[in-house]
Amino acid sequence: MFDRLKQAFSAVTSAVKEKQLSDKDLDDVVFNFQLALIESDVAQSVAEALTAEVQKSVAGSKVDRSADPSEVVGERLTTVLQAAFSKAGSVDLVANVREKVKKTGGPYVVLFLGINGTGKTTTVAKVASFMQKRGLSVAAAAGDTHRPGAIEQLTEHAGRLSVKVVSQRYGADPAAVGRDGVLYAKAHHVDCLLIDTAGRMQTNQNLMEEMAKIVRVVKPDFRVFVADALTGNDAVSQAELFNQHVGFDGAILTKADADVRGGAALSIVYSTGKPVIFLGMGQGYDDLVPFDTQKFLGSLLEL
Ligand SMILES: Nc1nc2c(ncn2[C@@H]2O[C@H](COP(=O)(O)OP(=O)(O)O)[C@@H](O)[C@H]2O)c(=O)[nH]1
Ligand SMILES: [Mg+2]
Repeated sequence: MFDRLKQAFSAVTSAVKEKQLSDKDLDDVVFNFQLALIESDVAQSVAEALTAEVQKSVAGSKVDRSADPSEVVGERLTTVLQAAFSKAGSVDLVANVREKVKKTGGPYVVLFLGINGTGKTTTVAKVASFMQKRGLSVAAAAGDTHRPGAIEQLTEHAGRLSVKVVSQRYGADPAAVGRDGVLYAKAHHVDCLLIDTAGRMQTNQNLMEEMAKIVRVVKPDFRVFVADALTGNDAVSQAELFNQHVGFDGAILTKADADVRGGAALSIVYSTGKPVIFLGMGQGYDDLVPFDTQKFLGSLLEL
């Protein structure tokens, strides 16, 4: 996983190390670095920002002849990425749920956002299982009232996990379904309510308005944006759009079990300032892994 992105970072540091840097060499190094980032699904704007950092540090290192330029570049990149990831912070959902339940009796409400096919419904089931394994009770609300079969799909997953699903008919207002879910969870002392939603296309203004309405009505404790890591750059523009129109508190990247280049995780954190909290690693309920920032950065930068 993330091998190509890792190569992009090590290529730039070793190129700087090996070459007597003429201006032409420098341009090549920088150009290749940017290309490698984009090939690894890093968003254009993020690739440009990182490239500018490399340029700055290489130019600076030429002044100080005693410094090893590759180390200077490596350190600079490490600092930039560490800063971006630490600004985004990290989230312990289970701890958040426990805290809210202790304070108010619960439920802690998590709203799932994202376009169709990214893995929202499957991820609702995985997060439910993750919570259950840590001793928390869970219910789900079938907020995708648009796509034929969506309610049944959630109900089937939930049935296997003995999770109650609150639902209405197709075409119902998803905000009302969410509200029903909260009422059910309160009445039955359920610790955590997970609200599934519809996707459609991210350019659909109605979808953004519908999601914003759910947020206004339900006031979720946590809005999670679900992105398909395989869609790379597209996942990043979706994240920016949802962040702008609805807002979210953290992201889950699904399908990270496939050949994923890592750029989506980097770009989402860098461009939205929100943390990645889990990686989806397969279709099973246990295929959900908390995102480990230090491990991710460590593998990219060989820390
Ligand atoms: N390989 C893999 N497939 C996944 C993962 N998450 C979801 N899927 C698959 O992606 C497809 C779409 O998932 P679904 O939950 O229906 O997406 P939704 O439209 O966003 O609700 C399904 O076939 C899932 O089994 C994952 O982490 N890895
Ligand atoms: Mg779905």
